[in-house]
Amino acid sequence: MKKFSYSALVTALLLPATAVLAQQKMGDMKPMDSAMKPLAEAQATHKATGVVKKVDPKTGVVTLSHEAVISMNWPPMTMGFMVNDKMLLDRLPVGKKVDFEFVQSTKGHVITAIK
Ligand SMILES: [Cu+2]
Repeated sequence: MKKFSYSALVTALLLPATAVLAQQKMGDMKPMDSAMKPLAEAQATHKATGVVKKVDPKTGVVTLSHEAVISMNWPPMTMGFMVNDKMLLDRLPVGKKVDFEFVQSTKGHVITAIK
């Protein structure tokens, strides 16, 4: 009797946990497969350093006076960048020199990270 109730308890405890784990795995895999492949293929990340000249919180466009970007074959220039997340604008006060990363997309040049 003791043995039976022990294994019944173990089964009762383990089964739901296994089912949840299996479900989580399936749920994680699908979006990762479809979301990460095009990102890695289409977007090369470029690194640059520049000084913030202007920020437009409405459009999310930041004007930066950046140094040469060799990976883009760019000389130093002043130009507008977008941000992929408007939260990044908080870290781009006018006058600040920042190291940032951006990608070239169909929308334009989009800042993805600020160091
Ligand atoms: Cu430029």
